Amino acid sequence: MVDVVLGAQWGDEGKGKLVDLLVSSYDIVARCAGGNNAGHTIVVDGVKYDFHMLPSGLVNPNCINLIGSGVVIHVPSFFQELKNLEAKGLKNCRGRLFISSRAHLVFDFHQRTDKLRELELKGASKDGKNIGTTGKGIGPTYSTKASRSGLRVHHLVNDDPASWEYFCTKYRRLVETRKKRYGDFDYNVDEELARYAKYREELKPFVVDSVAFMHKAIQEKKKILVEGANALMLDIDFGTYPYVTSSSTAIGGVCTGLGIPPQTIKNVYGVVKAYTTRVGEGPFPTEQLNEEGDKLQKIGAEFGVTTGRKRRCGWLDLVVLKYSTWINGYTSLNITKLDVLDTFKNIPIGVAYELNGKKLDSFPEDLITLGKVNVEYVVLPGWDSDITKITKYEDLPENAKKYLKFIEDFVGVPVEWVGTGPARESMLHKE
Ligand code: 2SA
Ligand code: GDP
Ligand code: MG
Repeated sequence: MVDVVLGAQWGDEGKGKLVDLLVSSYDIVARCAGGNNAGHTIVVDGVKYDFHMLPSGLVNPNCINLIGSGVVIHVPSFFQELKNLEAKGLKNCRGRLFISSRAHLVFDFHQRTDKLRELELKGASKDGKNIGTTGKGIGPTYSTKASRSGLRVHHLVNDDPASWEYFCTKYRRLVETRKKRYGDFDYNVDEELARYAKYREELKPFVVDSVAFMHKAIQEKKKILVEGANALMLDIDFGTYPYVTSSSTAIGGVCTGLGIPPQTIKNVYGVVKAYTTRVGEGPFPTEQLNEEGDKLQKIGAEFGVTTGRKRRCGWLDLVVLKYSTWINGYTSLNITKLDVLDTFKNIPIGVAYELNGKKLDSFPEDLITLGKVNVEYVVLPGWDSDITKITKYEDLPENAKKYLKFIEDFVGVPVEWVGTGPARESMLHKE
């Protein structure tokens, strides 16, 4: 039985926190897409843990964790993140962390070319708009994957000497082609290959055939939770293309990134921030480039977990949430950071996009069109009180409940959890 946690907006909705909360009833937590561009913050007993590539299930000492084949892995960052978590006190991580042999590898040259491409875009486009990537090599790695020139984990760890030879030849060729494209950037291939010769041995104990792993887990009726990274509006197909990441962050990515049949999926938890944020460039119709936006950013402490960038802020957008629900089929909505709205007297919610006097039926695929829409808002009264100490859903102020009910009715999906603070216990369950 597989349940899934997915981001319903542009990321950073608080997926990590929900995973942490749910994880005590699961045997396995699996990641299916993205890489160390993702950033999930979890606060347990006052200790803050940052996860990027590793599944947040590591916080629970009884949980097995899998990095699926849809994830892209930068091996040095994998070990660094593991060390950081161990240094913070996470126990016996090594015996319960596995990575798929089919996952593609991110190399330093992917990260270099990610940054070079951003500079190129900034310089070349009329409006100076790059994508605003995290610089972690995500786009270049999924590009080499799609162009069938990438290297995967099994290429690195296969004991057959012919495999290492293949790895080295392919690696050199990849660097050469990148240099043809981006010019002769400084890069020591021999040093890199020597480094990877060591990683081969270090990585081996973590590597599994994830298809067999997942199949066995499903057969044994293990409870599996899939932790989505990034979010629907950053999906390569359904997001605000080209201002997206390069993986399938929607529900489809769960099957393709783990090799599991769709009928094994039961609950799909949509994580929704009570307002909206976006980090990086790209359209954001309900963005508030004003004092209200600054206030959301400050109170919500909206900074990127991976890059430290300030996140852009705006009101909740139900056009986005409905579109996101059509694709991902959420079985429940989990509204986080409601406490951030505590001091707002009035709270606007985006409910429709209109263009030339006509309401649009869905979220526009074309960014020129999207740039011209007017957002229609409904303004709900705020609750003007501190909800951070509340321990039961029923005790929320009436206006807070009305805000949640409005979302629920509009989208047609029940609200299940409500976040009232960053800590594990600051999450109210609606019966
Ligand atoms: P990339 O690096 O190629 O995946 O960037 C492409 C776009 O995807 C966005 N993106 C993200 N958006 C929100 N959160 C992300 N993770 C970090 C976090 C981000 C950070 O949790 O805070 O630290 O800045 C994430 N990762 C990728 C990115 O901003 C581009 O718009
Ligand atoms: P993720 O990428 O979806 O896992 O989310 P991030 O960890 O990038 O960003 C969410 C941030 O909000 C983190 O710093 C969390 O600690 C914090 N957070 C999560 N839920 C709540 C909540 O209900 N209230 C407040 N104030 N903070 C929250
Ligand atoms: Mg995040």
